[in-house]
Amino acid sequence: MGFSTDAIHVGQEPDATTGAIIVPIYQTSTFVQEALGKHKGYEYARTSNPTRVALERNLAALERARFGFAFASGMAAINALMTLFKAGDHIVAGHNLYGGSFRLFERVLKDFGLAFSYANTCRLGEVETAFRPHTRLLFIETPTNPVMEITDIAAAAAVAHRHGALLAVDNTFMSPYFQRPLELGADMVVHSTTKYLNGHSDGVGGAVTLNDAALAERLKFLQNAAGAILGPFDSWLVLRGVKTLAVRMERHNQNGLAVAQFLARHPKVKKVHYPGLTSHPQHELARKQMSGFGGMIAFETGSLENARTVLNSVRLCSLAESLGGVETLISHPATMTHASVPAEERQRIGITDGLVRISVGIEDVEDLISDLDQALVRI
Ligand code: P1T
Repeated sequence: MGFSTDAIHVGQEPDATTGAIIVPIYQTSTFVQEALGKHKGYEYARTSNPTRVALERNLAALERARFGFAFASGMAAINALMTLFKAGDHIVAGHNLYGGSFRLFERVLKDFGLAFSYANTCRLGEVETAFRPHTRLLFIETPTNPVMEITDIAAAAAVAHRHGALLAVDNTFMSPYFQRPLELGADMVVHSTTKYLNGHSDGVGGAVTLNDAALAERLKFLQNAAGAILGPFDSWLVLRGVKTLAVRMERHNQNGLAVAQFLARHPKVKKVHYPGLTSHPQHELARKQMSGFGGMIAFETGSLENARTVLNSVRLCSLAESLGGVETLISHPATMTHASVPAEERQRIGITDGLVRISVGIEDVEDLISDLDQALVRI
């Protein structure tokens, strides 16, 4: 079936006992057994819950994956994925990641014996040289948060596989509507469902989707053993959000392009990072592996003072962390989402003090543009 049909129907057959068209919120911790060892497939809600299973089936279908697992947050999903590896294993990660991923790797997982190296994964030569004999995983975001760099997923998968490693892609910025890394050769896809998948800024969650049965079995074991599961109500919210993913993403994309074009023409804006602009250095690659460009934009105002002026002057756009909701959010990566990345490293990857990030929502785009314009002219 098509993407929108799957989004609305997979995992969401009418309820067997009542006919309810919407999957019920199974707000329960346990399931009563008829006799010892005789049950209906559910024993304890950390291990498995029907509302979460519905979501997991749905998200797997959207990523064209065989298996899906839902976690308490995007970070919980990434952490679970990393526990597939063990002390002594080496991981190559993209040099520009969500600050929280970098923080997890550097300040938590390193202490458990995982080794991390960072490479500009847009340059596959740099990726090649980062590999070591014990490299087990290449972990990338594409586009990256927040500077919107694009990595060639198929080529990155080929490099990882040549070295006997896996490729995991954080697909949060694109959602499976615009990009499906597994179809391009990646082994695992991770999401913060907090963002586009849920889409309404009212829940925190995460997911991993994959095709390999042995890896999936291990991940399911880890999900239960470590227990960072998505609760039934949050699972239900994401299920509801996903039904409109296709139409929301089309509008995010339309508004994103219009706002990016407005910013690119604006005399107070020095640079715009948006893969849908022909000026983006990887525009052609973006066109090849994504079917849209989404609603995430970063732009350079030139200084912290200028960024502050814009962020403090917007009225319709909300100054807040996060992204992917129906409402437009604006933020300052250097002091907010990427504050845990050392200043020197931030400078190197282009997260300057003057960089502002926008998650363009689905409001009327003229209203967004006039809000940004009245804020920019104050610079
Ligand atoms: O917030 P959480 O659901 O735990 O997801 C973490 C995460 C993972 N991957 C990417 C690409 C992300 O952007 C995030 C979270 N990002 C923000 C909160 C933000 O404002 O960028």
